[in-house]
Amino acid sequence: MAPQFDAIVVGAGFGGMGAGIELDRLGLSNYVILEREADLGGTWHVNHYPGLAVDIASVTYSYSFEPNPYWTRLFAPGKELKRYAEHVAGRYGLRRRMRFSTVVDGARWDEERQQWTVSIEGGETLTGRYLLTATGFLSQPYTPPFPGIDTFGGKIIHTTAWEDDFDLTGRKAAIIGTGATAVQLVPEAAKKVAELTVFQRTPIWVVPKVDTAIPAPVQRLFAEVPATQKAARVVNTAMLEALMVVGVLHYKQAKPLNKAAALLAKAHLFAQVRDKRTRERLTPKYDFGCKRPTFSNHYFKVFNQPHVHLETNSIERIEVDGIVTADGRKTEIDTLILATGFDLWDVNFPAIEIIGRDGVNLGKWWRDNRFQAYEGITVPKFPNFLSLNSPYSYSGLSYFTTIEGQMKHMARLFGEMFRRGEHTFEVTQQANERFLDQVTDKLGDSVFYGGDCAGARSYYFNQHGEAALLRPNSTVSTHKQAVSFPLDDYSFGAAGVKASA
Ligand code: NA7
Repeated sequence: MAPQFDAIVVGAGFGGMGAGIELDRLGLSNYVILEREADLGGTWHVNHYPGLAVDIASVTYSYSFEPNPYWTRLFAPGKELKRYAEHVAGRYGLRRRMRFSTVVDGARWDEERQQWTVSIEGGETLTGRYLLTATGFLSQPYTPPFPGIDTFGGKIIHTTAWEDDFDLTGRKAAIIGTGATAVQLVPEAAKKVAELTVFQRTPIWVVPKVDTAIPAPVQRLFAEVPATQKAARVVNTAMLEALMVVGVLHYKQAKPLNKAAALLAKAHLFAQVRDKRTRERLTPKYDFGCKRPTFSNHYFKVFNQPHVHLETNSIERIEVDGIVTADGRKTEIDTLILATGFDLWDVNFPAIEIIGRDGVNLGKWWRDNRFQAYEGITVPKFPNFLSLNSPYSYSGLSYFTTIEGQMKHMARLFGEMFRRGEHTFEVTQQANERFLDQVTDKLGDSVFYGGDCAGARSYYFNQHGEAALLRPNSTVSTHKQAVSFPLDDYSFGAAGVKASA
C-alpha cells in the first residue's frame, strides 16, 4: 500500500520550512508539515515578549536564497522574523502543506511497507515514505519545580507564553533567569514596573550589541543591488565564524582570543555598572563560550537603577506573595516572570517518540548509548528518517547555516537514492561511528573540554557532561561535507538496508 505522503515533516519553524523547500526541489511535493502551534514560525511564533529580537545580525539570520532587503535594524525585532517566516511560507507554497494545532505523539517505521506511520494526538494516523523532524532545540519551555509555586497569589508568566495585553506598569515583579531571554526582557520590564528583582543563579557573558536602524536608502540599495546585501552577509558570517571557530572550537590553540572576548565583556560591564559588588556578582566564573554568550547594550545598565535589584541567593520556595531565598529573606512580588528557558536534553532529543527498525526507540537508544547522529542528521536503524535537530547538528552561530547545510545533505542523499532507483536509505553503523569519533576527537580542542566550564550550567552539555549539541567544525567545512560525504556511508533500497544491518 502506498503511503499517503512522500514525506511528513514535523515542525513549521525555519527548519521545517527549509526541509519543505528542499523536498519540493527534489520533486517530493506531496508532503505535509505538522505543527503543534496555531501558526508557523516556530520560536518566532511562540516568543513575543517585550524586547524580543535576534542576536545574530539579520543579514545572516535568514535563508541565503531568500534575502530580505527590508530588515529595519541590523538585529531585527521578533515581529519582523515572524513576518519573514510568513513571507517565505507564501513564496514557496508552504502554508498549504501545513496543518496547525496538530500534536504528533510519535512515529513508527513500518518495515513491511517501508514507510513511517505517524500518530497524532486524538487518534489519527498518517503515513509517509520519509519522516523529517524539525522540532527545534529550544522548544520545550522549562518551569523549575520551585516549592510552593502553585500557591503564588499573583500573576505567573513564562516568557514563551507572553500575553501581549499584559501590562507591567506599576507591578512589583521578579524575573527568574538571566539567559538570553532575560537579557532582552529585563531592560524593557524595568521601564514599566515599580520594582524589579532579577534572580540570577549563573551570570552570563554579555558583549556589546553593534545594532542600529537600517535607513530606507540602504534597504533600497539591498533591494536593487542584492550583491551589496550578499557582501554584508559574507562579512558578518565571517566574523561570527571566527568567533565560533577560533574562540570556542579551537580554544586550546587560540586561548588569547577567547580571553580577549571575556575581557571585552568585562570592560562592557565595567563601563555600564557603577557598583563594584554588583559588577562582581554579574561576572561569570566560567570561560567565555561555555554557555551561549549574549549581546546587549542595555542589560547591565539597568542594575544602576534604584528600583532594580539583583538577587543571587538561591530560591528556596515561593509563597503566596513572594520569593523566599536561602538566606531566609522574602522578596515581596505580585508578578513572577519565568525566563527559565527550555528543557533540551530530557525531553527534546527526540521531541516525539520515534521507533525505528527492530523496534529501536530513538530516545532510549540515545540515552543508553551516547547522543549521536551521522552528520547531525541520520541515525542507523532509522531508515528514511532525517532528524534535523540532532546531537552534533548545530553548526556555527546562525541556525540558518545548519538548516542550509542539512538541505544540501538532503539533496545529495536523495539525489543518489533516486539515481539508483531506490526509495529507502539508512546510514551505516560504520559511518555513524566514524562521525562520532571525529566529533569527539575535535571537541577535545574546544572550550567545552579545554576550558573551565564547570560552573556554567550550559545547555550545550547533556546529562552525561558531554557537549553534544554543537558540531565542532567551521560552517564552511560542514557545507563542504554536506555536498561531498561518501555515498557509501548510506545503504540504499530495502535489501541493501537489511544487508548492512
Ligand atoms: P536559557 O539560556 O536556558 O536561560 C534560562 C535561565 O533560567 C538561566 O539563567 C538559568 O539559570 C535560569 N534557571 C533555570 N532554572 C532555574 C532555577 N531552578 N533556579 C534559578 N534559575 C534558573 O534560556 P533563555 O530563554 O534565556 O535563552 C534561550 C536561547 O534563546 C538562547 O541561548 C538564545 O539562543 C536564544 P542557570 O544559568 O541554569 O543557572
